[in-house]
Amino acid sequence: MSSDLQFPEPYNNVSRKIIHVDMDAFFSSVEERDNPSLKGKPVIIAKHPRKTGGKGIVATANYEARKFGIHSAMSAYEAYERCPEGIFIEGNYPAYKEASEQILQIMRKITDYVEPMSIDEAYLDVTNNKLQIDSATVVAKHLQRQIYKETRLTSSAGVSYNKFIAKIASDQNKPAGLTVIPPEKAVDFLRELPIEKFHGIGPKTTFRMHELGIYYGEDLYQLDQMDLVRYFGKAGMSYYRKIRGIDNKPLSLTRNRKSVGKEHTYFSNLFSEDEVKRELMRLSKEVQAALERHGKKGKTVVLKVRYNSFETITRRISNATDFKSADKIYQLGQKLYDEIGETDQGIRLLGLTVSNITEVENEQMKLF
Ligand code: TTP
Ligand code: MG
Repeated sequence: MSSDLQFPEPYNNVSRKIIHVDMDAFFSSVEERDNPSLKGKPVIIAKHPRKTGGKGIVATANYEARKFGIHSAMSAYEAYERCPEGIFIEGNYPAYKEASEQILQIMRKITDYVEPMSIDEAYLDVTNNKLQIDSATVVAKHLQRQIYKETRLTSSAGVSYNKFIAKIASDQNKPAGLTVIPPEKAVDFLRELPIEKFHGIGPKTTFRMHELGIYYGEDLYQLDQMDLVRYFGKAGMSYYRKIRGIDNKPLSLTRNRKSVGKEHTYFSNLFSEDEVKRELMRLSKEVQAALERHGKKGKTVVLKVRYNSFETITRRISNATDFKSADKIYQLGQKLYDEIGETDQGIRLLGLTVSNITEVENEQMKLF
């Protein structure tokens, strides 16, 4: 049996217009903007290794410094060895955050469909936009110009019909680049790309792919679904779709939410403690996964129970400290459930929500 019979060709939504914007050498560009004497010099955003006994890590480096092979996450000491005349600057996180907020505001003048991914990048879905401009390329140019006008910072943009391709595209012509990949060019574009350029293929997977003789998109394209699943498990399915330019994932507009929750309505009511326990565990895992996707942790769990009579109860409990594990969410949810007490009514809906959520700091942000 051919694998095509087992897995129908997935649907490809090519009707959207997505822009991915990523600021150029972001932290150091803000520093150069605010201190013009830095222009043309190699700038490294890290504490000088002399001040830290060689311990610091490079947050980013400007393009001059990159000529010496200096890059994000390199030890500041190595950066110093590569370029002793480099100018080391301690980060000024509030200034970067302010520029980031300003850029998001500019984006929101174009569309409310903005998904910030990190301090210096975001997706926009401009299929319909407030400018009433049909061409996403024209919208992207307008956006880049506007960002520059209001912040004096340059950005690079990728335009395509999905997030996956727009993201890769924005990285193609840095700095101040604009790369447009229309649907009919997508597969050729992806086939020519070295696999480490694919978003979602990190150093570990790259290594494994190289071992298997997969260096370019083309090599990935030649593998059928069965092979990909055999080599890479569930991720293999996603590689199969991505190399064919398929990524229908919508933008996630929930980043600034104050809570993340999941609920299920049951076809047949739940009666036993065991069923409830199983469902609470499942919900906890789903909620935790969503929190992780958004880089959040929380302090409060809210349980929602709807009985067969439609009577609905919500109960909440807060932990002394932030938690970020499914076990903890489950434990608190189960506690709330036990406190409600028994009922002989069936349960038609259960929900768990984590509120009081805050961002999980990433390692480098702690530097500031
Ligand atoms: P990036 O967009 O990855 O890098 P960049 O904007 O400096 O350069 P490029 O032109 O290649 O996009 O990250 C954005 C900012 O996030 C970067 O300026 C500093 C910070 N950052 C860290 O602090 N640590 C890191 O490891 C990375 C990758 C980024
Ligand atoms: Mg950037």
